[in-house]
Amino acid sequence: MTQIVLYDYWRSSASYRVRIALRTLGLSFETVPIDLLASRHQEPDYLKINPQGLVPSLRIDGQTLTQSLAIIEYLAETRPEARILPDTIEGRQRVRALSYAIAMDVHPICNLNVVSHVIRLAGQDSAKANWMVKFIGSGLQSLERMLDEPERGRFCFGDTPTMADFCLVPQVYNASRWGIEMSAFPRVASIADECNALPAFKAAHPDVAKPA
Ligand SMILES: N[C@@H](CCC(=O)N[C@@H](CS)C(=O)NCC(=O)O)C(=O)O
Repeated sequence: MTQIVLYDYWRSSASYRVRIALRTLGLSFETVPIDLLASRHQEPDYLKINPQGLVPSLRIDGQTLTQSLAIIEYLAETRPEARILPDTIEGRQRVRALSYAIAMDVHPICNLNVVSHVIRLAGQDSAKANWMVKFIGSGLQSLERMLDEPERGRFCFGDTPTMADFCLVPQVYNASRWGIEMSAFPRVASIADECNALPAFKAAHPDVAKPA
């Protein structure tokens, strides 16, 4: 089998999601670091791999895949044994709803290019922390309400981690970077603690993924 290659930035939430999925599946992979702070993602060679100029991208099964959730769903469909998505259609809808609430409603507005533009418009660096705390905080509040459901077990859906947990943990990591107090979101915090105790999540952590 050809080597799996992840184009990764250690602090990227979207890359972190895919690292968790690969580790959960026990797939070994090579990492190509794409340093966002050095604008490596905008270089012509990388734009050929990911025309959006975003990380992650994944080389697997003879193809190059982009968009973290589409990558995770590809892994779920091609390697169903890990149960990254539930067996029932209702369960899959629920896991997707939780995942999208994070990946589509919170993450994009806190992305590097968006926040850099906010700072330019506001004309002051302090706008960045204000923006992050506001939008990550309100996103976590919505997620906390969404998790008040009987399907919730130790994880977002039942007692094994799914794609929703792969989205939740990087978002909580980001929240802690911005000093957001997690005691306001006890369901989210308890799921993050359960996940972070697992070897696959530990191996995917930014501190481990950070290039030496
Ligand atoms: N929807 C995309 C989002 C990818 C994304 O926004 N990646 C960020 C890092 S977390 C990025 O590459 N940002 C570069 C930039 O904003 O210029 C996915 O899930 O893969």
